Amino acid sequence: MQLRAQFNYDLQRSVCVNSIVLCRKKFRIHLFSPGDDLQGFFIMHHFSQQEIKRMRHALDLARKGAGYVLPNPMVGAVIVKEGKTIGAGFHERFGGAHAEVNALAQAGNAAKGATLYVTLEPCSHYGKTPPCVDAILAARVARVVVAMQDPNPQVAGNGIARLQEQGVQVDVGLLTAEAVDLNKPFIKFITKHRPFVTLKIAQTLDGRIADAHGASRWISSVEARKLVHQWRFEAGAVLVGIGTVLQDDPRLTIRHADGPQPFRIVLDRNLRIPLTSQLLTDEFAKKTILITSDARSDSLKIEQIAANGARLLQLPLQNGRFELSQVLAALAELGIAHIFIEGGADIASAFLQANSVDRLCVFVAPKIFGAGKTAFQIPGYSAKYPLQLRSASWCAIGPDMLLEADVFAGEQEESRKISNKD
Ligand code: AOF
Ligand code: ZN
Repeated sequence: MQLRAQFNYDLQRSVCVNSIVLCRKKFRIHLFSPGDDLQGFFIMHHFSQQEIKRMRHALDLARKGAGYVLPNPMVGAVIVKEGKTIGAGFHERFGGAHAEVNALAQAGNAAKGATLYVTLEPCSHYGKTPPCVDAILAARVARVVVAMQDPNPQVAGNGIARLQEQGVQVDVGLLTAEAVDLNKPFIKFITKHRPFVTLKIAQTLDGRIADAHGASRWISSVEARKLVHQWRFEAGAVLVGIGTVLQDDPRLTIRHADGPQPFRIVLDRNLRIPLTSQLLTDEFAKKTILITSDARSDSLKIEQIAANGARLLQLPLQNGRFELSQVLAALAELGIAHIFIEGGADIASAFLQANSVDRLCVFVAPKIFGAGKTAFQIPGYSAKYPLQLRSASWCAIGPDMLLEADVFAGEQEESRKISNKD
């Protein structure tokens, strides 16, 4: 059976729709022969339950790299021969060995004639490490099963083509949807040169993120806060507005999870941050990035901030506000691939208003404040044309409810335009 399917990494739309649907029906996707158009057309075949199990193992391994590898992807690899796993590995940290190399090292000479399951197309370029394709060819692996093509333009199908040219059987498209889901921040960063943006809100049942006196601490449960620490760690960068710093003097560090501390980014156009704030004085001050207006010339304060080790980015204001696309571009320049936004209402609304949120995570605590600030104040939407979220799922985290959903910038823009016309 030969079917053609368009393969694309557009995060805004239904990613790899054909492969998701067809994988569920247990088809597998083959690249056409190398002479054919490699622009993402595949022939589909059947994948067995055993093969699905192997790739799932590789995906589980890949996840172990969470928090350590960005802006690189999480990648896992499993090598199987005669039904036995003879090698398994993952990309453990940014700049370190790639997944395939770690798995091959474990398999040793036994890799000859084996099948390699890998969650991302093996790389074909010299980056911080030599091409994985060379290592696979040197080990004489017979077959490579790939979950998804590498969206990195330096690879983008070349790894698959090179393996095929050398007579390796390559099967692409097993558990593609899971692989894409795993690496959404990497995909956005490498294709759009922008960080992936997750917006987190903790609110009461009546939608308040603070009470009438502005108090906003401890809305969500201990369980929810633990999860937030894990997310901070996985994203590697947390962003808040200066209002949150003035109100709470937060540390924005990881205390319930092990691993490197995240960047702590503050939008502070008037450089109001107190020099005594924890973000400037604790042992992770080097991880603090202040974004302020390029019109600020408080040279003494700027010097004092720098002396503490914090970084200062100065950007222009437009109508008194930052252009958020410029903020995101500047952070991408620093290699930041995922930003976890934690507050407050003005920041949340501004990012949504600017179509700059990819994913929304809302904790709803079983409490009612009856008065106070709500998170979302965004003009231009209505009951008829709401800001519509996609792929929403709910689960319980301790006593709280957690909603996770995708936000599609393009769609929101359309909705608002139509709504404004009505
Ligand atoms: C793989 N296996 O485990 C990873 C891959 O700077 P480098 O050398 O680490 O290369 C980073 C790029 O290599 C990254 O952008 C992505 O295209 C690919 N990552 N590839 O075959 C891996 N981490
Ligand atoms: Zn590689």
